[in-house]
Amino acid sequence: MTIPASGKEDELDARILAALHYRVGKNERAAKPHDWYNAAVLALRDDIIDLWFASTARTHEAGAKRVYYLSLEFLIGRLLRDALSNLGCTRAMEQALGQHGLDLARIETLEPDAALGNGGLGRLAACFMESLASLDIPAYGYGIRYINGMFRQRIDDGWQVELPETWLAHGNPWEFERRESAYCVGFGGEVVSEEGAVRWLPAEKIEATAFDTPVVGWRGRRVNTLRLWHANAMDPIRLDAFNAGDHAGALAAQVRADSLVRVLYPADSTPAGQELRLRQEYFFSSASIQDILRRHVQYHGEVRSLPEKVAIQLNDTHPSLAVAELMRLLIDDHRLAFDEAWDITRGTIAYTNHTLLPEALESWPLPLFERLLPRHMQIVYAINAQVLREARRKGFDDAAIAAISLIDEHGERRVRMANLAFVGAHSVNGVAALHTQLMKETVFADLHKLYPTRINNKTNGVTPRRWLHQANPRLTALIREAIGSDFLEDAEGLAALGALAGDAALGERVDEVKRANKVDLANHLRELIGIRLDPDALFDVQIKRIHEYKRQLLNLIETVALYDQIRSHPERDWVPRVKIFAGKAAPSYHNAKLIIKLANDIARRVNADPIVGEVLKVVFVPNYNVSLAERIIPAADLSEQISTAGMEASGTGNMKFAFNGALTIGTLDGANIEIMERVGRENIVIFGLTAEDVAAKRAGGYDPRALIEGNRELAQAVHSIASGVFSPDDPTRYAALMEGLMQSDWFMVAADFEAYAAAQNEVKARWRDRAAWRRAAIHNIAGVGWFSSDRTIREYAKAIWGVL
Ligand code: 26W
Repeated sequence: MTIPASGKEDELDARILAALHYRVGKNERAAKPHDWYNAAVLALRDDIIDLWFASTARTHEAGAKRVYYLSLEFLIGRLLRDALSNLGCTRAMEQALGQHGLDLARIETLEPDAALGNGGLGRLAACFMESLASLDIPAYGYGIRYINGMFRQRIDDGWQVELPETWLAHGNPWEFERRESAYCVGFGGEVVSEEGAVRWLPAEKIEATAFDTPVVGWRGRRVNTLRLWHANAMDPIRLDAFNAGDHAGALAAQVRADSLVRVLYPADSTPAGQELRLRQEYFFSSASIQDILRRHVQYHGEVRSLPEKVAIQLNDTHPSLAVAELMRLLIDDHRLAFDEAWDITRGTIAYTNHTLLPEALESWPLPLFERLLPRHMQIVYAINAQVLREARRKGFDDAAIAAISLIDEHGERRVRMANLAFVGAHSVNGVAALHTQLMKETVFADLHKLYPTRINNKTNGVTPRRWLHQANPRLTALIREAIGSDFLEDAEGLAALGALAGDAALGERVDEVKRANKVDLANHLRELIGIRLDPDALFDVQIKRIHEYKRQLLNLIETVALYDQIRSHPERDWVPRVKIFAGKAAPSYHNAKLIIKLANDIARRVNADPIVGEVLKVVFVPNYNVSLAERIIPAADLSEQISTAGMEASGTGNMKFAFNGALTIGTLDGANIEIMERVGRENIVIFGLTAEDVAAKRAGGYDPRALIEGNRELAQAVHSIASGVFSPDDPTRYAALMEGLMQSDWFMVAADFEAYAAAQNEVKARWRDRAAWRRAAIHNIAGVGWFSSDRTIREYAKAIWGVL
């Protein structure tokens, strides 16, 4: 049956056909699905462009303050569904494409995932961009247009293999090149003194050009700009060299420029430690600050009003050089005195910290910094002198001064990017309450004493448009039926569901939605990896970057213990479970890659064991990315958030799962604590050591070997993994990994095992009481509305940026 077209979709259809003909260059007969995808985007884009112009004009007329979010990562994923949904055009597009026998859900999958980020920090930036537009706040995101974003993960015989992701291979209909917004970014060279002023004469110059992507807010309220920088050589080809036969040499400058925007560093939480990374950081910070200053001067005619009209947020320390760059431009180009430039800089810049892991705190060898950025080195010294004098005046001792200094003097001297960001910002925020508290007590303890009002908390959030409305249309429709549509405007409206948690009929329908989503996921995974999953089993999910502190290993060891129990007592009434894992490991992170192999080795063994049958399945889904998360999360029953307490700054996956009615099994870490407070202690399964316990244990004699040997189940699981039960082809594969647990166990896997196993038993018992489980699921959805990134952005807007 064809649905009669009615107005909106007819008009859209006409525009799609026009785009197909005149912009894609195909007629209906010849068009392939990717041609239709391009035509659909181009047709929709026209609406977006109108709203974009209108948004910019409004900001200009109002003389409004603008927010600039500087981030080396934007993990935005696909844009078509997001744009359609926020513009209220999804139905019209479905029908328009349907008239040509096309399925929107399939066409959408032709869009490559824009994976310009590693994980949490990059995805947060993408949620923030969407919320900024939805809250009608004039904002720009600034980053790098990586030609190859996050690597594609293939699993070969259980091992991770990294392949380049070529997301731009077939063009990108969402972006616009802005050749007029081009800036020169210098490197190296020397600093000279000229007529009393300082001049930096860089040895090398690279041109940054802007590519803009529109970011559509909810109901098209505003369209903001994500501006990503591309690099070009000032002189892309040296014709004299080329004509003389030196073809490679003639192109060398372009190759050097290209390398700046070629790849996203795939390491999260371990500094890349390479010159190229520092060059990337400066390249994008400099281009962004130049662009911000140019716009400000164009509108306001001078730079002194910068703090009133501009708010710059640094997403972690990766853009810290913005502090020194802004100082340089104010002093050297705009001829301000140091003190005035310093006041303007601190009035404008704010910094967000996303991790306390010591190995993730960026610092650069001083000689490298000085060679690449000689003028910035002088400015860093000048800032440092000012700050240290102030500390001295206030009576700080040598140890405190050493901790506050922008220069790390232990061993090889290094420039500390977190200290630079901290002193150059008027606000320094953590991303969850516990994390912010630990910032004050640990890494920034002395800086916090010097500037006691600077650190503040802004608990993370996620956009409910992408992570509830779009990812889970079934649940969204059901919630609308139950409580009306207010929650679409403000996710805290979900609280109204709380009163209905005991409604058995609603509980059953929530369950039906969950089951339908699980069937969809099972179908997808059958196609993808050929595994059959029982949609009535408990879907127990841990999807995130692979990192020892996130403790995929704890989950895997418990899985092995469960496997042992099932084999010993197959006659027992087991709750069928599907253990789903997905995530990428940094290419250089040996143990993380080994953990992926272990998950795959366990999966192969368990899934082939006839005694276990349908009672336990283990799946490692390759190539975790935003689109895969959008499929998996709505189908999850149980959300694994089991990091070593004190180590996960916030987590944002935890929030996405709760929005979709999964129960959390988790430690008292990051935002789990605040989720517990909001969904209710009885609707979440909390276990294990607290951050304080962990610190105490690390301080005084923790003996993991004794603990392991003292727990029969744990010992059996660890020994079986260590002795090659899951790796008969290479029996010693996991010997060192398990020995690491026995000897030091920094991440407290053994210490938390018993509590975790008990918590998993509690999950099992709760699952059996279907009505109680459904009630808890509804309480999770009802309680989690506060974790909308709209709430987070409102807090930044009011307390840090002074907009709203
Ligand atoms: C220097 C290399 C490097 C690269 C990235 C170090 C550190 C990072 C990030 C800070 C890692 C990251 O993504 N952190 C995550 O940020 C999320 C958003 O705030 C939090 O929810 C996660 O808990 C935190 O791990």
